[in-house]
Order: sequence, then C-alpha cells, then structure tokens
Amino acid sequence: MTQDPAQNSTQHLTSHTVTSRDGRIGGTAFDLGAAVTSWTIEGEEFLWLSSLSRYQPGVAIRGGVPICFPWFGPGRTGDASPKHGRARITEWIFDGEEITENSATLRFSLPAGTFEGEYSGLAVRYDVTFGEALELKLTVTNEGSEATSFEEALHTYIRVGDIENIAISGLEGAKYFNKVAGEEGEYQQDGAITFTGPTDRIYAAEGPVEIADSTLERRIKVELEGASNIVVWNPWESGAASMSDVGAGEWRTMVCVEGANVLDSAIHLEPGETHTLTYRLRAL
Ligand code: TA6
Repeated sequence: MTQDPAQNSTQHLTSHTVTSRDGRIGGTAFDLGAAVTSWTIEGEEFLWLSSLSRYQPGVAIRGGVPICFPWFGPGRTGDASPKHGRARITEWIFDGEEITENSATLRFSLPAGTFEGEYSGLAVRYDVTFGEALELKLTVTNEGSEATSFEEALHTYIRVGDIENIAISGLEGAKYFNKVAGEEGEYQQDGAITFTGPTDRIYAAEGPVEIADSTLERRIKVELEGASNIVVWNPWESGAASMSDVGAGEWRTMVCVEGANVLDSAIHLEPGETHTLTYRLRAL
C-alpha cells in the first residue's frame, strides 16, 4: 500500500520518549490520542505498530494503545461517530513525566470541552507507567451535575511472532459476543483461544489472560482492574486488506487484547463519582 510519506512521518505530532534511569526500560506516547506506541525492556518491543500508520491530527494512530472513549466502535446506539469516540483523535494535555531508577511515567488529561452533551461533565486522566510492567490507568470523574454513562477500551495491540502460533488462556468457559460478519451471536469459549480466521470478540470477563507465543518464545500476561470486558481482535488477511494503514502481512504479527467496559457493561457515574480502568501488561 503506497502512502504520502508526509502522512507517515511523525514530525508534525508531539511525542514523548522516555527511558528509566538504569536504561533498561523505554517507552513512547503521543499527545494525539495519548497513544502509547512503544514499550521496551532491554530493547525488546512488546507493542505492535503498523509501518503504514498515519501520524496526522484528527487521525487515529494504527497500533500501540488507542483509547476508545466515551464509546466503543459505533457505541451502544450503533451509530455513534467518530468510531471508538473522540478521545483517540484528540490532542491530550501532557501533564508531565516522572523518571525513576527502573520506570518512567507519563501523565495526560483530556482538555475541558472535548465532549458535548451527556459526556461534557467527564474529566479524564491517563497515567502511563513504563516499567517491568506497562501500567495504564484511565481515570474518569463525573464533574457534571447529571448522572451519565460511557463505554471505554484500552485497545492494546500486542506484538506477536505469528498469530497462527499463539494461544490465549484465561478465558476458558467465558461467554462472548462474536462481532465477525456472518457469525454474530453469543458463544462460550471452549479451551484456549487460537486463531484461524478473522476474530472479533467481546468477552464478559476480566481475566487475567496469558498469551503464549511459540514463535517469539515468550509469554505475556494481561491483568485488568475495573474492567468487565476483554476484547480480542485480529482482522486476518481479509480484514487487513481493507485497512490502508496496515502494512502488507503485518496483521500476522499483532493481536489486540483490550481491557474494556462496553454495551451492557458501560460505566455509570453519578455526579462526583470516579472510575478507573487499569491495564497491566508484563512478560513472564
Ligand atoms: O476492538 C475491535 C474493533 O472494534 C474491531 O471491530 C475493529 O474494527 C477494530 O476495533 C479497529 O477499529 P478501527 O476503527 O481502529 O479500524
């Protein structure tokens, strides 16, 4: 897929690349979408980022950790726009960094006035800690005078060796909604998840889950707090073919394991209430 090189360059966007004092841990996040795009331990990358991602104001970065907020996909009504909500295409405020011997933290918040109507009272903070684990904390406070509810997801793209050579355990027996066209409906997970075609599932489960990657010979654990759903997605060759910002064959080297609260599990906040969604990724 060819692309205007200017769109594929990060030069117009502000990003923050940090390293722990001992030099072992690295990470990068952009103000656009507060999108984390890299987390490394001794140079080994754990996040997937498309080589054809656009880096343009108002366009979601393809890979890393997009934030879906205040709705997921087309939302509970099925027609909300933009897809996955405005947070991932908004310039967040960078609230500073904190570097320690073995970690680096970046803090962001959404500018006041990002949302209108029912979401206008929501204040959103996002704290990203790159350490032996990648820890992401999305904190939402209802500062308005009306109760409101929202969906959210930390849409993490994890780098894998080959999607056909991974297995995800921890969701055995969990109920899920299958979003793949032609297969829509409620199912129950039988055994570990393996991949043989397009996969797009919303599990009613919090995990934890483990990804066994026999190509890269590593195991990765995802732990969540404050999440009622785990979304597992890979577009496969057929889905990736219609995505202009995914490089040839790169769909094979990613799996999205997302911490989420969507549909019936949307978060309801009374005035003054706060909810935090925490996502932790670690290599075992
Ligand atoms: O989280 C899975 C999903 O909702 C899929 O249905 C798929 O469309 C994906 O997100 C990516 O969405 P995007 O808008 O980034 O192309």
